[in-house]
Amino acid sequence: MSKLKKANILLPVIAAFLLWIKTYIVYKTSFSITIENFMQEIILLINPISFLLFIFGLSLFFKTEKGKSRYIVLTSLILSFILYANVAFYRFFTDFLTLPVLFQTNNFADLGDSAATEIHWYDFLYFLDVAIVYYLTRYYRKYAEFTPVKKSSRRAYFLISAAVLFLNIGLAEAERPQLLTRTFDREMLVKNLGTYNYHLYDIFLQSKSSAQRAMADGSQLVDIENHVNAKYVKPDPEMFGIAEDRNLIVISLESLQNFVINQEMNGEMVTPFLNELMEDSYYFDQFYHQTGQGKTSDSEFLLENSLYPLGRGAVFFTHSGNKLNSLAGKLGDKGYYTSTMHANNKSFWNRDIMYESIGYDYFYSAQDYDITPDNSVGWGMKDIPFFEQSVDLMSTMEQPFYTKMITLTNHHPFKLDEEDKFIDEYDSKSGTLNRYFQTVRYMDEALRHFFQQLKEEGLYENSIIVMYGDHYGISENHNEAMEQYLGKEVTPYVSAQLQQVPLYIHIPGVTDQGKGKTISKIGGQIDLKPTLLHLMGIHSKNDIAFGSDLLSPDHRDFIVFRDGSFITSEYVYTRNTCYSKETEEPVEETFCEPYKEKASKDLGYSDSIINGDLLRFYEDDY
Ligand code: GP9
Ligand code: MN
Repeated sequence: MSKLKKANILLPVIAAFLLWIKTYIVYKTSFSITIENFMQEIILLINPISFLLFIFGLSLFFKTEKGKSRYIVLTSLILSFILYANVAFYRFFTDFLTLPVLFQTNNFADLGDSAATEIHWYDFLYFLDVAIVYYLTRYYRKYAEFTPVKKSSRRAYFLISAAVLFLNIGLAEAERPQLLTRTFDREMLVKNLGTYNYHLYDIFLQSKSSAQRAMADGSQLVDIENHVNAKYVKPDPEMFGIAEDRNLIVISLESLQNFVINQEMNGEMVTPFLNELMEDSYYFDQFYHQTGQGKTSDSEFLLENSLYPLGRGAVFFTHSGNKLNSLAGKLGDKGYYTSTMHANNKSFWNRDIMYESIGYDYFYSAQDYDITPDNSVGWGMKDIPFFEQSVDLMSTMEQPFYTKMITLTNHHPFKLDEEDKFIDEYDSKSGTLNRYFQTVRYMDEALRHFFQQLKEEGLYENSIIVMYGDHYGISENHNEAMEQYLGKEVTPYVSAQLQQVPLYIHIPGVTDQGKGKTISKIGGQIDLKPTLLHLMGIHSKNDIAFGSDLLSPDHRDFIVFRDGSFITSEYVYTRNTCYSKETEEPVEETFCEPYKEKASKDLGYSDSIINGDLLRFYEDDY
């Protein structure tokens, strides 16, 4: 057999070609990337090429054939691994990886059950091309003739790869102006730049944010203060201080979305206790979570600081050393004993570190609970024993106290022991959604017990209990099943509305005995801190807060999601489309236009505070 010539250029091209085709297949089969027109499809198709040609092309600089082959196989393996990690991550989070998330290794260890359900035996197919490349390198070393690459061919090679890059960016820029300046939406980045270039860009962003802190100084605060001062609304004098000196118990309800509240599933109520409690509480039925990749921890961050979490990664990880001006800190200053209660590993979401910055007096974590195989399921301790043991702990706390409890059982993959199943599963094609109703029903039961125990321990009368859903539980991967349950199509408009989570403010002596009401103001987790401060009799005028008091008559109906989507009383802006709430149909973008700048200013200023650690320059002198 005569030896093949030019194998030098051929190998990297073949390796790039295989990975390119694979990447495109993965785009189409493993991610749900919305394609609106033919041009977007073309961009999607070509977007991996430039990077792959470049990275494999580096092999042309290798002096030995062995080194070159090794480099090609290793590169192919690493890139395939990155792609696969994105696939596994996407299955659960419907999102792409970012560098900070990747380094949350403490979490990955704990993800156990959840991760395992997202990894399948046939996933080895994602590495098929690596095997082919490996085989080829061996084959070529036997049969091909390696002549050193001429400088001119090398130059031509890289010129072509650069040309493809410019073509890609040019088309993307025409299709999506200001792509890189508005980076709220990772799908948009991946769709236009390709998954590999996206990761490079992510690395660039990460370095930028480290540099930002070093460069920041207090002068940036002036504009921010003006911006947030304009958002401040005066409290309702009737409500201000109504819970002063009482214990404040806040419960973060895992993955609880609003669509199950007061609803039936196959003839049975999903949340009987929470339905009853509506009559005895202020219940907000237009309240949204605003979390990003940091999920539960992002909701905690919103609650404590009235700042937005970050667009990439979990702020609990990336900025755990920041100076904060938290709800816990303010209650602490008022003489409260402050804590969080969560029967999980204390390092999950880097909580043990971040809680120091938030300023809780104590963190009741897994080590403070008696956790046994019997009282655990899925991620850990079941909610009923968690609440039971927590009330015991509470009765030993110095009063008044503020504690934030985080439930766990209603967490993906939504598993329960037989004895805890109070209703049947749903009957869609999504096991996740089917089980979700059952675990929500269990959590509801746990809450009923909890209220009962508070009463028995004499802790109820002198407390105020606030409960909110931390984030969605059912991702867009389950749209088909959701459509079956809701009986309507899950359009981007409906998806945005599904980000509603319940909020309950229950004040014994004030809202109980039927004196509660449903409040339909549009609000979000960003509003919790000012709302609670006012109820507890603490002024928030000089607070740097991006939310406002939900109980104030002046509260404005406007809420921004972490991805830049927003909700007003008339419109929903999501996926670059303006929807009318009345018709649930797209309308002229001009209707949403006036809010767009407000939304991006809000997110931008909040990001500057976090990235520059600006609160270190702020003196709160209320
Ligand atoms: C883990 C719990 C769940 O401690 O808060 O975290 P999540 O995955 O929902 O962010
Ligand atoms: Mn959660």
